[in-house]
Amino acid sequence: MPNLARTRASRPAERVLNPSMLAEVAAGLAAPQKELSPKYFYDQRGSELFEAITRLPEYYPTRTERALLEGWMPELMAQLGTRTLIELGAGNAEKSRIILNAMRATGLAELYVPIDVSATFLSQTAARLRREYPGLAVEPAIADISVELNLPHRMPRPALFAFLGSTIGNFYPPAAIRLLTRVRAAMGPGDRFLMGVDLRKDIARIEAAYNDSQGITAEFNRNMLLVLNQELGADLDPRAFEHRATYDTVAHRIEMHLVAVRDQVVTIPGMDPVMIRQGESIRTEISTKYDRASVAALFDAAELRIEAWPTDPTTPFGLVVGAPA
Ligand code: AVJ
Repeated sequence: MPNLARTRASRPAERVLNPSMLAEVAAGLAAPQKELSPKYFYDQRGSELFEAITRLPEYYPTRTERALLEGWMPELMAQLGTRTLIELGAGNAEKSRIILNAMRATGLAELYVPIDVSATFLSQTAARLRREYPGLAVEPAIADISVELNLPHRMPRPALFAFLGSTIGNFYPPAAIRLLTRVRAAMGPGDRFLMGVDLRKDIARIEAAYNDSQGITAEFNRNMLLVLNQELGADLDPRAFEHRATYDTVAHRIEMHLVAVRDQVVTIPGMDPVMIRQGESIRTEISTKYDRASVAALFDAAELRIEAWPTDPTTPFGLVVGAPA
């Protein structure tokens, strides 16, 4: 893996994805339905494009979840007396602030543990939050949450584990259960789990959210090819792929694909050349939509129980509060 070594040397400890990335990409591109993990969307530009997506008129999840958090967190934090917030996939700290503000109002906020794969991103966020919340300890954890949580040894309890943005929807059911099981294993009896889930609704509305009229989602999707070029020295041509996002009514999920517009051979150092035929696609993301029963099934499998379920009646989106079963 000569190229991997070069990438790691030039960007020391910046990301924890690299060591496993080549093997994962090789396996994904060798599968009958070619597949790449959505975690490869989020380099600097990918994160900026996602931010732009969250502001699109068609993309309802972010603003709906924010409104739910604003409405529910003050009461929930007062009720739980949460002293530690652990956030899986910290994103931009905007939603974290809603929770941290509610914790601060109770006078109990002690520790914030943002978990993310990007060390650079984490140290920036941590520095900013320490300034904004004097008295709050911020201990970022660098981890790929699909593999581990890498939590600090000492955390004041009760703690709240937050997994927002409906990111759970990106995981196939077995991986989703493994992730929730990992969270459950880290929870003490008084701890709680807060998860944002996008709910099933009118298909046209869901499809519009992933096929925006400005083409930002298409650009976000194609950006993954540039991430592979950057990280692995691949020679993917973003102009050779089209964005496609369609709802699967059986699996209840949006699937995003990159569809080849012509036959092509892709070269990635360290692996066999990959032939891609015109019309063939690479699946880059699933975004599963839930209802109460499907969340309950996930929770059951992870030995969690639904304690509360505030939803938005106009735009179905759920904030699920889970407790150890
Ligand atoms: C942040 C992963 C939940 O699935 O809706 C947005 C990512 N992909 N538009 C989602 C995304 C395309 C988003 N998640």
